Amino acid sequence: MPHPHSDEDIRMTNRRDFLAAAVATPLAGGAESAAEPAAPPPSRILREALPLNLETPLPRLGATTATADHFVRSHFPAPSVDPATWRLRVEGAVQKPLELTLADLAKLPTSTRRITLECAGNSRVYLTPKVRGVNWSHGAVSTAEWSGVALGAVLDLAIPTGNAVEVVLEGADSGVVLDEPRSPGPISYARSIPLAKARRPECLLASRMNSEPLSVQHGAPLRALVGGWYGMASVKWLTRIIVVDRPFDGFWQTMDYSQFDRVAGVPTLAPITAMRVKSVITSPVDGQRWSDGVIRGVAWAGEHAVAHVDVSLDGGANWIRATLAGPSRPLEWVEWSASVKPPRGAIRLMARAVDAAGQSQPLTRDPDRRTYQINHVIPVDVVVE
Ligand SMILES: Nc1nc2c(c(=O)[nH]1)N[C@H]1C(S)=C(S)[C@@H](COP(=O)(O)O)O[C@H]1N2
Ligand SMILES: [Mo]
Repeated sequence: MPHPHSDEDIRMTNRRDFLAAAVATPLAGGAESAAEPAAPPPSRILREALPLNLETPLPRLGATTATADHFVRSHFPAPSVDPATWRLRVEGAVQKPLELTLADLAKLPTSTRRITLECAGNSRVYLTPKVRGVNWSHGAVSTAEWSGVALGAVLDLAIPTGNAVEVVLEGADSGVVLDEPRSPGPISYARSIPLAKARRPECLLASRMNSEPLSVQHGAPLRALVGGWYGMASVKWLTRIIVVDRPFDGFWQTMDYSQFDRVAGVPTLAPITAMRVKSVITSPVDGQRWSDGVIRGVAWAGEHAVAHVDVSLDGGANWIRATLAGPSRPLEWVEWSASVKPPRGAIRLMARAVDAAGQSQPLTRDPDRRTYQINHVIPVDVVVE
């Protein structure tokens, strides 16, 4: 069976990626009609062109995010991968090391899952004082339908040995990290997850997104999807799976994407894992004149469902229960709304979600989380006429 990506597809997608990035800047408006007459106009906010970092605008948070609206987070320029010569190697603590082609993977059963990905640095612009790193507003989060084979099915073919504890996922992209602490020369993007998580059904090796072949910016021809975890674990441009018999200490889970855990009060660095419960108010927006009394937003809680969302009109003194748009499920966000009768004048709106495990969004920032996992309540100030 021919693979959906020809070389031409990859080049085309690269060109589209470039144009999407270009038209996302206000100065370059007007280019979209010439490039892609049928596609909806690109809406994303350009945070960085090389490597490509694009943010989903607030009004597009909710429901399934169209691929043209889905945020993009890349640490290095997208690698050029030829699907014809591409291989996925599975090695390390396994009985049968493997080298799989896309045709080999296509023979395995596939499934489709709706998964919310949030970058661990989402909402970073709201940290005070200002910190280093991409200054995302609330839009480094999106929800897509991802299709592919279960990571567990591929591990079953390779047969991890009895002492295996983690699975390292490595991408084809690499480069030098220039911020301090610098990397020791070029390093590839790699991240590990526990073997038990890797065998769960929400861990996919995805080749399709929203019923279309994966685009280059989202990791073509194959990426990992680690449902319920912050986006850093969902390695794009996947080329190698290494089963390991001791915890992996790579750059992207020690220097980067780590938090301080306390062991008897002593801070110790630990990799960031599952997404924490969070809600975002999508309407009204900060600084807006507001009249209809309807507050809307989205909420998600990683491996848990959202139990409920409360809103406050008085800076957190009193809370009113919001209505979820449908049943909340683990791994994906849920839309919510509340109709309230606000007093006139300047008021401070807040939303706070609680997950099915009883965890509540904090009201203040925990510095042990460094510059990641920003899920404390961030108020929205509006004027009611
Ligand atoms: N190979 C590779 N995979 C990667 C990254 C990367 O830079 N290189 N970025 C990670 C991060 S930090 C996030 S948040 C998600 C974003 O996925 P998306 O670009 O499809 O939205 O990809 C993850 N996978
Ligand atoms: Mo991320």
